[in-house]
Amino acid sequence: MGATFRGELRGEGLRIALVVSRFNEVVTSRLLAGARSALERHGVREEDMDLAWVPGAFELPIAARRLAESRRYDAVVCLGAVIRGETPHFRYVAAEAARGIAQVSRDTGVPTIFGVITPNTLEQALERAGGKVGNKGYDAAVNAIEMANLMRQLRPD
Ligand code: INI
Repeated sequence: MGATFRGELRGEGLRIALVVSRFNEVVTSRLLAGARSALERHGVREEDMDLAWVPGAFELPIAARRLAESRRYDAVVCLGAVIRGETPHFRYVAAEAARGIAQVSRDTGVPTIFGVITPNTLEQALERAGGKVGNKGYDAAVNAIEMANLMRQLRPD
């Protein structure tokens, strides 16, 4: 067998951008708190975390792209909460956020993490934002650290 690559969960020296949706802010502020605590716990310095707020999850990709293209960050973490409710609007917002974020990641080569939750209710959203189902913002930030370190290892040169 040849080489095995695995991104370490060490954040020392990494620069991370966070993009957070204001829509459902009661949820997204908790996702953000989880993400910041994960970054801090893994050694990312406070001054190496930048934060951009966007109106809703639909706007996450455009801001993430600008940040990724700046080449100032090792990873970008996108956080949002699209709650299904009773409107078909949900489907469009969630799908475009997912597609857009994936596109930024692939186009720029800067790991751009999908930390958008898509629960059925506000109650379920809160469970995933520091409640009984953990904190998806925390998980997204850990994934960003892993991917940032993996991408360093997989550099073409
Ligand atoms: N944005 C969200 O982040 N979550 C939602 O649940 C949501 N819903 O349901 O409408 C939502 N809509 C706003 C959208 O993201 C855009 O900000 C808006 O359409 C302007 O482009």
